[in-house]
Amino acid sequence: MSKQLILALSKGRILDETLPLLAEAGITPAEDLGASRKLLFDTNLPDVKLVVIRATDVPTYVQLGAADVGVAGKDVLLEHGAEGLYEPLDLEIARCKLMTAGITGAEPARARRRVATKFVNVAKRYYAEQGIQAEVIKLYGAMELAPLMNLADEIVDIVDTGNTLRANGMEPRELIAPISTRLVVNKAAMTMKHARLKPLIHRLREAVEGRR
Ligand code: PRT
Ligand code: MG
Repeated sequence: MSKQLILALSKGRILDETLPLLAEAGITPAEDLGASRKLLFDTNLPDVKLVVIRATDVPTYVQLGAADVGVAGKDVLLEHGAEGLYEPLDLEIARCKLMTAGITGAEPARARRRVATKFVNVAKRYYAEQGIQAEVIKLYGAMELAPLMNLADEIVDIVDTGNTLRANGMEPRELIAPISTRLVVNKAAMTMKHARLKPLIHRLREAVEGRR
């Protein structure tokens, strides 16, 4: 295992909130991440590199050791399973909630509830725990459309302000899990690169605590 550290960052909204935290921990990209089509970046530190990838791919990179460290939403980690990953730190950014939602005022009609979501594993687990029979339908986006189009009775999705739901005639129902962004670490790297990782995690923790 090389002594280089690879950090896998989720692109999109999490990235914008991750970079200031990394900067406080002493890591800055060597070039503007947004201005380039590159995916692998050098940093101010010769032994640290960044990859910027789809949020849903971050747990896979870290689990398989292609990256030592990752930054990903708890929603993504719950859906992935995140086996073989340590989760040493809550970065307390990109907070939201995983919830069920449905058309405002509508009662779930069918005995076997139809649920549309991109969080298929989370949804199956949740409804099973509740003792509710559910047929879970995988969608890749625009979950809010599914109940309006009679594709589903309910959705499982991320809710922040609730504005997206309201704009589509829907209401949040049950909270499945509060969500924030987490630091994850490959288990082998945590042992083999402990001397390098410990101060990084420590500085990130100080940055997070300094914001409370
Ligand atoms: O776009 P792509 O499919 O690649 O991925 P993505 O859409 O999941 O990425 P992105 O950049 O949107 O970031 C998603 C991550 O940010 C999630 O994994 C969460 O951990 C976190 N996060 C925090 C959110 C939100 N807040 C959020 N509000 N992710 C999505 N939303 C969306 C939600 O899906 C819904 O459409 O915002 C809408 C709800 O917001 P309100 O305020 O209208 O309730
Ligand atoms: Mg998006």
